[in-house]
Amino acid sequence: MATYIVGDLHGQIHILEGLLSKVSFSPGRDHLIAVGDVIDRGENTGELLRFLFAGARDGWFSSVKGNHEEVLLRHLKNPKSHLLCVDSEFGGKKTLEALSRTSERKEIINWIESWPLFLEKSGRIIVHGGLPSIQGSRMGDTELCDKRLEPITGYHACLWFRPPKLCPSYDGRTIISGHSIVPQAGSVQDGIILVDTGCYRTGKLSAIRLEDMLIFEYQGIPK
Ligand SMILES: [Mn+2]
Repeated sequence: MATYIVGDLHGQIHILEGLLSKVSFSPGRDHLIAVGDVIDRGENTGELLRFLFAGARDGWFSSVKGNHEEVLLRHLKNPKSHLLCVDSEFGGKKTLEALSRTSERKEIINWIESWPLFLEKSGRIIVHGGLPSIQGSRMGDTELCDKRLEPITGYHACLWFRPPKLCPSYDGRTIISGHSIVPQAGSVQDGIILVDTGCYRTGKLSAIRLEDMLIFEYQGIPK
């Protein structure tokens, strides 16, 4: 049994399939965890969501929320607000269109809503952006994820943090995050590993295997 933590997917189902095939991923044996930002930007978000929704039902897939999922959910609740969702660079229009075409629209939206802000797995913490901290006292703390909101947008800060705001967990556990594109997945500072190699524009998707912390890469062509 192996657990793979995969970087931001942004609709790139064919690149994910390439990676899963490369690591001989077995749905009956292995588990896949996404660091969020599964949706938007790519051409195949709908197909990817249906594939992963089936994977969640079959027990081999889970994900934490990314900032793109948060914006989508807020926009769906109030389509006149959170217009960042339909911004051309943010890329949410494709997700909205894909959702409108799928018969499982409601089930998939409810499922995305259920994704947690962070996951704790094998002594590591998986969060899309980074763990919040209290200035001058407590460093990164999962308990603050739900409480720390961006002052203007009201979005969860832990889904938007980027370096240099990233800090290690106060309890010494390693954090695995996406959101900030790095040329090579791996440790950026003590206790922080970044896995997003920007596959929606670079074609390179990376994953880390929790059991031995080995990094795997697959190079595809983004669509
Ligand atoms: Mn992101």
